Amino acid sequence: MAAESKEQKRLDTLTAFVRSEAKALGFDLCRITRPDAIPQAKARLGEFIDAGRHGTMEWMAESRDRRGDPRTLWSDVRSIVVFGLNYGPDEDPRGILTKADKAAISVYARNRDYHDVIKGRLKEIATRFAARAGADVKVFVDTAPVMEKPLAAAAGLGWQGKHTNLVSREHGSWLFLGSMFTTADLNIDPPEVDHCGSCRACLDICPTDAFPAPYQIDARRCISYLTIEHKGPIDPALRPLIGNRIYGCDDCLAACPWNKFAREASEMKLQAREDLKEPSIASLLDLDDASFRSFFSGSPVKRIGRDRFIRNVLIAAGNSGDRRYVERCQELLRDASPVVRGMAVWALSRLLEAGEFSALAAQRPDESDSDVLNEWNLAGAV
Ligand code: B12
Ligand code: SF4
Ligand code: SF4
Repeated sequence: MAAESKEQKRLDTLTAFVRSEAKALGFDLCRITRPDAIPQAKARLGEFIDAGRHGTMEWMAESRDRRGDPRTLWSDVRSIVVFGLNYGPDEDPRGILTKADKAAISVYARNRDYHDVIKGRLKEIATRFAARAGADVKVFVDTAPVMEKPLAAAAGLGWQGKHTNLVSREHGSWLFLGSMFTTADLNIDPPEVDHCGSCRACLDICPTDAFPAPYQIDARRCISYLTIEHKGPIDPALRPLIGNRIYGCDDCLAACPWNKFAREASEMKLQAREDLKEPSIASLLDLDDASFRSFFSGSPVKRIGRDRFIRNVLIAAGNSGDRRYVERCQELLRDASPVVRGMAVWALSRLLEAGEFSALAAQRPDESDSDVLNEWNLAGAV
C-alpha cells in the first residue's frame, strides 16, 4: 500500500511537472493519453488510403502501419502528452474571399512556420522532462507518422469535428497540435465527447465538396491539398471553385460555431503579418525565385517553392475576371517552369474573349512539355 501510494505520488509530481512546463512554454493545452487509446484510427486510416483519398501524398501510404498505431512507431512508448497551441485569427478569414484583387493565404501560414515554433518548445520540454523522469522521450509535430487528431481527442483536448479537425470548447478550430511520446507512466486524462450535434456548417460551406460523409475527407478535393501538397496541374474542374485561395483554406474551420469562444493567438509569431493578410494578386504574380524566398522567409509558404505558388496565384488571377493581369500572364507563358506556363494558359483562357484567346494561341511560343500542351488543348486552342 505504501509502495503504491509512493508510486502514485511520483506520477502526480511528474504529471504536474509536464503540465507546468507546458504552460511556462506558452502551450494553451496539455493533456495526456495512452498509446492504445485510438483503436479505431488504424482501420479508418486504412479506409482513407485504400479509397485513394490521400491523392499524391504517398508518404501517408508508405507509413500507414506506423502512423495507424503509436506502438508500431515506438514499441516502448507508455504515455503520450499532446499539446495544443492557439493560432486564432483577429477576424473572420472569409472576409477576403470576396475581394477579387486580393489573394487569400490561410490563417496558419500568415506568419512564422508553426512547425518551427512548436518543435523548439517541444524539444525544450522533452529535455527537461527526460532529465526529471529518467525516461526516454520523442517529440513530433505534423510531419512524423503520428495521428495527432485522434490522439488529441483521446487526451481530451477537444473532439474531431465533422470537418475532421480537432475542435476545442475553449479555442474552437484554431489549434495546432504537437506531441511528446515517453517511456514514463503519467496520469491519464479522459477523452472529450463529440459536441457537433446536428450542426453541419463545415460540411455545407466547403467550396469543393471535399467531405464524402461527416467526419471523412477526400483530400483530393480539398483546396488545402490542391494548393499546398499537390505538385502538378490542378484538376481543371476544381480550379474555378478555388476562387482567390492561393495557399490553404479555412472555410470549414471558420464556419464552426465553437469559434465564438476562440481568442486571438497570443504568440506573436503566429499573429498575421500585415503584408500577408491581404496581398494583391498583381504583386504576387511578379515574384521570381529570389523575391519569393525573401518575401516568404520563415513562412510555411516557402515550402512549396515559387513555381507551385505562382501556379496558385495564376488560378486566382484566372478566377478574378480582371483583365489587368493579361499582360503578366502572357509573360508567364514563357516562364521556365511548365506548371507556371500551363496555368498561365488557363488563366488567359478565362480572362480573354474567345477571339482574343484564339489569336494568342495562333502565335503561342513553341512548347514541348506535354502538360502545357494539354492545357492549350483543354482551352480549345488545338
Ligand atoms: C494529411 C494532413 C492533411 C491533408 C488531409 C487532411 C485530413 N483531414 O486528413 C490536407 C492536406 C488536406 C490537410 C489540410 C489541412 N490541415 Co492538415 N494534416 C495532415 C496530417 C499530416 C495527417 C492527418 C491524417 O492523419 N489524416 C488521415 C485521416 C484518415 O485521419 P483523420 O483526419 O484523423 O481521420 C479521422 C476521421 O476520418 C475519423 N473518422 C472516420 N470515419 C468516422 C466516422 C465517425 C462516426 C467518426 C466519429 C469519426 C470518423 O477517424 C479518422 C481517424 O481518427 C496532420 C498532422 C498529423 N501528423 O496528424 C495535419 C493536421 C491534421 N492538419 C492541420 C491543419 C491546421 C490543416 C488545415 C486547417 C490547413 C489549412 N488551413 O489549409 C487543413 C484542414 C482541412 C481539413 N478539413 O482537414 C492540423 C489540424 C489541427 C487541428 N486542430 O485538428 C494538423 C493536426 C497539423 C498540426 N500538427 O497541427 N492536412
Ligand atoms: S479546407 Fe476548404 S476545401 Fe478543404 S475541406 Fe475545408 S472547406 Fe473544404
Ligand atoms: S461546424 Fe458544426 S459540424 Fe463542423 S466541426 Fe463545428 S460543430 Fe462540428
